[in-house]
Amino acid sequence: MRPLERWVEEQAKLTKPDRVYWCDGSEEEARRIIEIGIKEEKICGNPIFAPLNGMTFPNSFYHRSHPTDVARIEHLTYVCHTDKDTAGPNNNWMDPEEAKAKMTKLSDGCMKGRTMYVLPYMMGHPDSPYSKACVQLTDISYVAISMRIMTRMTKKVLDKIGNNKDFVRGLHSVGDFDPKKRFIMHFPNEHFVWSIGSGYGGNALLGKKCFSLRIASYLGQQEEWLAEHMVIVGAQDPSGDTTYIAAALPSACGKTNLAMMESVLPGYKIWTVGDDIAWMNVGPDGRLWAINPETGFFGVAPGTSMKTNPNMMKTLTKGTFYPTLFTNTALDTDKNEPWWEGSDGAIPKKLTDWQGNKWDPTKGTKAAHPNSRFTVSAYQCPTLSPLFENPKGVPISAILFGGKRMHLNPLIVEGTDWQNNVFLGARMGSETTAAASHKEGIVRRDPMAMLPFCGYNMADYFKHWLNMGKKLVYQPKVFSVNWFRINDKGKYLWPGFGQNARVLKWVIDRVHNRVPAQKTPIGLIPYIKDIDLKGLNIPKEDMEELFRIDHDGWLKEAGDIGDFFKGFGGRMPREMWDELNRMKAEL
Ligand code: SAT
Ligand code: MN
Repeated sequence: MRPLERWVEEQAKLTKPDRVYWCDGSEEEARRIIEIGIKEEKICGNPIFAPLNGMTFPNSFYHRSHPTDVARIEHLTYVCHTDKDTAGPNNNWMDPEEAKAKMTKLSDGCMKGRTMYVLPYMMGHPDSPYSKACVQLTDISYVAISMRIMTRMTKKVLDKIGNNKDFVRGLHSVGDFDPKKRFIMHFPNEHFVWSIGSGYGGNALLGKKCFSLRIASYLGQQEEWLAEHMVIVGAQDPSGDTTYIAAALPSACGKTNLAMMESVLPGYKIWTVGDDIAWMNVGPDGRLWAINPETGFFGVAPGTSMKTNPNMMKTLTKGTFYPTLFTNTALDTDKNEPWWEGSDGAIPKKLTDWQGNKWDPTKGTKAAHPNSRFTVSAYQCPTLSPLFENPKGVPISAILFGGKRMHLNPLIVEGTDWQNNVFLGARMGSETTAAASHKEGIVRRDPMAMLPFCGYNMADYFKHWLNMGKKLVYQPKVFSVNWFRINDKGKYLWPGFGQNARVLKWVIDRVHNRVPAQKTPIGLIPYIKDIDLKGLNIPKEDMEELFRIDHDGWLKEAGDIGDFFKGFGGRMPREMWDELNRMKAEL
């Protein structure tokens, strides 16, 4: 028996499913699994899938999760390195043996009465030198179908793995959804993720955050590449040239909107390569090459509309043989269509809320869960980049680090050199969102939007970023962005969405050295005249406010950044302290 088969057999012995089913990733199989989700499997008495209106949302299905299972659970997510310091203060840590003992106990018989689906999948194109062959086990159709949308699921992966022992492994069970028995455990040295008690995307689709970020970031450190929480886009300018940009933003801060933005500037077009994860390697030519290891979008539904993201609305309603899933949105009861706050048009007369109750507009509750999501194939996206399937990926000329900050951070700031670039990412903070189960709207440090996803000590991660700069013959330019600054009346100063093309244009102009920039203590900022504001009615004072450097506010921020750095003790690279001290001195 080959190592993979032996491993599957051992897991079945522990979890005791009624059946073991090896998926081949075919269309016919997906249909069959959806049927099972409609007719047989249940959560709290609800079917796993309910078909939606096929005229308006072809091949689409509604899924209602367990009511406690709606977001990532950072406090139950552990990175089990052999020693605590490798995990760092940015991760919960448990000794690997202790973690396995705990999970073995929780997993004993956890799949009884259910089917174990064996999912062979690739992260990245099978022909890519940067892709990885993986296998996940799960006991719920929702995860099997989601993985088929989000990854390249194919039987060929089994041949790729062959007799190899160190394929990427994931063991997932929803258990009985008991939040007290919910854990997401990572074993980076074994390329293994073990997750129980949750069916939610980031906790259960183990190829996504668990492998492609937490474990891959650690692999990247050892193998000299980067696994990042980034969008990848191609920005085509009127000359026909395309500049590839990667952008890190925390969860639920508009990455998906940025990834398929409809530019307001004539002659500019955005091509979508990815909306969540970038694997970036130094190519033989000394440039930074990025691939999106995924093939789908797991995006936040509320706020998505023809106004904010027309290309996503087209993606969601295109209808191909790939199914589309809507999880914890509301339902337009009469039309049998998914609905969420911020949808186009009037609020339907009759709505069923995300928990299955008749929605009462007078109660002030949300009909859709704020973290309700769609899962949809990237192949349905009208702006999908022609290089999406390029095994080498795309060459990155600019990297953006963003956050959600109502105050302080200017619309855009450019780093001055590689060390300063890394500091630009390291100093990021962002307001928390509904994507994880904690209080919303609190500023926390979130370097490179990787705080919840960096699978090892973040001090070592900063060092790794510094080293990567030395390996690059052609370094991308690096910027920090913030679309979310407000005025003293609480109104957003910048319109965002398609208007962000104006900011990207400046990025492209800087990449090609077409415009100068002005030096400030926090980095380089644009001359306002170099930002194309044609057709946008924005008061001059607002533009000035968007770039105002609040010295007192930044000194306080420097204190917070310093406190965060101190948490890493002597492991924090000297260069980051030098950058912070220089910024303070200049302020
Ligand atoms: O659930 S995910 O972690 O994949 C989405 C997100 O929080 O970014
Ligand atoms: Mn994300």
